[in-house]
Amino acid sequence: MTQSIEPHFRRLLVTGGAGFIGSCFVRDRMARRDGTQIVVLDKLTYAGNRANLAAVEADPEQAARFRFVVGDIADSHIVAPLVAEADAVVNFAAESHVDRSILEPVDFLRTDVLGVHVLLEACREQQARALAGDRASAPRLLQVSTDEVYGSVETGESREGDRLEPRSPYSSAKAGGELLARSYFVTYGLDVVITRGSNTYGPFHHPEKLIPLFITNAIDDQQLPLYGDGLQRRDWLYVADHAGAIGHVLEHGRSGEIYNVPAANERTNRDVVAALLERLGKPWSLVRTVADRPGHDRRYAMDGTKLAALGWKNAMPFEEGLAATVDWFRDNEAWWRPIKSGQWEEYYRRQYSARLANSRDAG
Ligand code: NAD
Ligand code: TDX
Repeated sequence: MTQSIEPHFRRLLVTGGAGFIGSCFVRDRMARRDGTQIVVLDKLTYAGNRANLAAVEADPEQAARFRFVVGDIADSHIVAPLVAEADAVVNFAAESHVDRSILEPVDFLRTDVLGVHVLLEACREQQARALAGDRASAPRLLQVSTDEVYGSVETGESREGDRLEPRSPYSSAKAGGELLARSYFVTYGLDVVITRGSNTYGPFHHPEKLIPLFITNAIDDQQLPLYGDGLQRRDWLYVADHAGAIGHVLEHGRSGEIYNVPAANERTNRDVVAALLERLGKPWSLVRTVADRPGHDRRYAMDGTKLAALGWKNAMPFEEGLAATVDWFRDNEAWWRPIKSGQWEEYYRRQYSARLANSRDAG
């Protein structure tokens, strides 16, 4: 069952909009000055940071079209009235770090599965209102998913119809969320679209992830914990390209469809680390081989034909994007230093102390 698609969504509810990719989406969309109104709903977990939206809140014209609500997507009392006022919901909210999902999976189930369910139910309520003539149409929900739902792909490229074989608590929870979202399209005719983005990098990236962790550690001449042989492969997508692709699918994607968002920048972790060290002028001797991530996916790679046919093309070449990212972290210590303190230290100890104590030269 397909529904007609509105050409433009003027009132957006952006959940998880204080995180890395969500905040880029909000900043870029607001900077267009096209009248779009955005409400961000964000729980401000350790990964959420209102400073990521400072540019929006400091600009009077943008601030007048913007509202920030602190709250949980799994809380229907907060979600329902916000969805009632939205033409579309873009769901970035998630627990997003694989290593944390291995340490403690439960929050991943709550946010990445049950949270999506609460958003879907709120959309369904609005669909009923639309059918009763109380609003023009039901809201569209865009669920931001990930290439990790395909599992480890040794060769070739995943296509949207391929089997899902998630292998970590994180990717399993993300698969659960998107399957549930699609089931609401099939069962209730809800206007749902899904994106599966690849490994994203850029400014405002939380320093728990590979690229920002290694940049910020290297700035401080700290060791860089490389898991296993470091020959795992990822396809690196610049954050503004990922956010742009999501906006494009929101506007043009066909209801019920799933769109891969690849980057065509496949690199081994070793190559990525060598490139960022070179840009920083820091030595390879900082890199330490440490115990591997359990169940570590060897490779992700996706086919992007479907998104290309919809008219989307990435703009940022990897070398340029990585250089811009390294420079941003070098110039924005005031952003990342506070994040790497307090509760961060406990996480870092848990994740890396034993690994680094038993590490060896990375060759
Ligand atoms: P992030 O961890 O930087 O941000 C997540 C945001 O969601 C934070 O602001 C956090 O406070 C908020 N949040 C968490 N739980 C919440 C809840 N219960 N209610 C409301 N807000 C909550 O993540 P990111 O890297 O920006 O990823 C955004 C989305 O994109 C996620 O759904 C992730 O699975 C997906 N994704 C990420 C990548 C990547 O490489 N970073 C790649 C593909 C897909
Ligand atoms: O300390 C590290 N050492 C290391 O070798 C860290 C944090 C990572 N790695 C490796 C693991 C991966 O092979 O680097 C690679 C990238 O790791 P992450 O930055 O943790 O990303 P990944 O696990 O690939 O997942 C990311 O891309 C898909 C995002 O975190 C997910 O939210 C997204 O869905």
